[in-house]
Amino acid sequence: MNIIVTGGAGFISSNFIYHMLGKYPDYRIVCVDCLTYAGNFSTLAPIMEKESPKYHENFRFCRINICDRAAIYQLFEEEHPDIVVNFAAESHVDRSIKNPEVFLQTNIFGTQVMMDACRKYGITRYHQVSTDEVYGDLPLDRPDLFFTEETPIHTSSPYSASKASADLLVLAYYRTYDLPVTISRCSNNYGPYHFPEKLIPLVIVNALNDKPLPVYGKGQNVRDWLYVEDHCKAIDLIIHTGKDGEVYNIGGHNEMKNIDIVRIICKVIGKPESLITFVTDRKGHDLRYAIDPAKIHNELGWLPETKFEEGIKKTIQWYLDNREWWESIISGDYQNYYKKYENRR
Ligand code: NAD
Ligand code: TDX
Repeated sequence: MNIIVTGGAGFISSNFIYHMLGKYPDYRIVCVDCLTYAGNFSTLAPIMEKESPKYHENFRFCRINICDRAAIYQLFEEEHPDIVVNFAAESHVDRSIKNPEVFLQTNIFGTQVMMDACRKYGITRYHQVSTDEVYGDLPLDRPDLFFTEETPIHTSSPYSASKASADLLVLAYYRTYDLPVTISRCSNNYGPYHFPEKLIPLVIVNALNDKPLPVYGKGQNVRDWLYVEDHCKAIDLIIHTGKDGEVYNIGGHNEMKNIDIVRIICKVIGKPESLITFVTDRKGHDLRYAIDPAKIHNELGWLPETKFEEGIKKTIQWYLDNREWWESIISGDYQNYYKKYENRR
């Protein structure tokens, strides 16, 4: 099996690559990533270093932008992939509010390029990694409501609008061209290699540095948190056993208010809650996300395995053990890593 995984130097996709190489050592995994600010080559470098215990000979890294049609087609001619899993995206809501354009480029046009390549060269599965944010939000006072796969698309931010547009395009390619597609819509992930601009890693890193912990508005917004490894396992299941043309919601039934998350992190790390700083709210801030994962459970047998109390401790421990990884992001050095690596080889 030869799998192209896009966005592999980012958070979820790098975890997915480690998961797949560990579970299927005979698979070839080809990572496509153009290394935006969110891509960190040091995350993947150990897989390519012969002296590293994580070295894997069936892995290839290609620095390519998924919007670069010629380069993507060239790669398909070289690799003849069986499966494509498209994680590559601009993923941060706050950045989409400041500058939507690149979100439309990568998240919509990039998806089209990847699917066109799949049509042209033939694949057995194109999987689109999407988000619960395509459903918009739920009210805070209706805990009985959840997003199902039938919930109408109703987006709030330029980020979620771009992801929803891509989802519609994916379903159009299924209906029009019979492209064998699947889509997963997952809730908020947390775990190792999470870029410290998102709530959980930002709060961990700031707390470790005794810096203020910014909470938007009153911290009452609710997110449904899932440990990243559980998301990776769900995608693994979908690409192997999912049904063409289907959408699968993925979530941990683990709803928490932002302020409670921040308090838990302070407690586990042993820092005072006085670091918490309430700041101006996000524009159009979604109130509550809550996924109903019944379909993927009933049809494919997936269940989240990691309890939040366990997952958050593992995550904090990872940030304690891997200071170099996030300190190089804060200093900006991580962006030179690929250059150094290229020169060394
Ligand atoms: P991330 O921002 O950590 O990583 C994105 C990766 O994509 C980076 O390595 C970046 O360099 C790469 N990339 C960006 N534009 C590219 C382009 N044009 N060509 C090639 N590579 C490009 O993202 P993440 O949080 O790991 O999210 C991955 C996917 O999962 C996204 O599609 C996102 O919408 C979806 N998702 C994320 C979450 C979450 O909680 N983080 C939840 C549900 C769904
Ligand atoms: O400094 C902060 N303070 C704060 O209160 C940040 C960065 C966030 N927040 C709030 C906003 C949200 O209610 O915390 C919550 C989580 O924010 P993010 O970590 O930015 O995630 P969110 O906006 O929920 O989106 C995430 O989950 C769905 C991912 O970034 C998306 O890519 C994914 O699709």
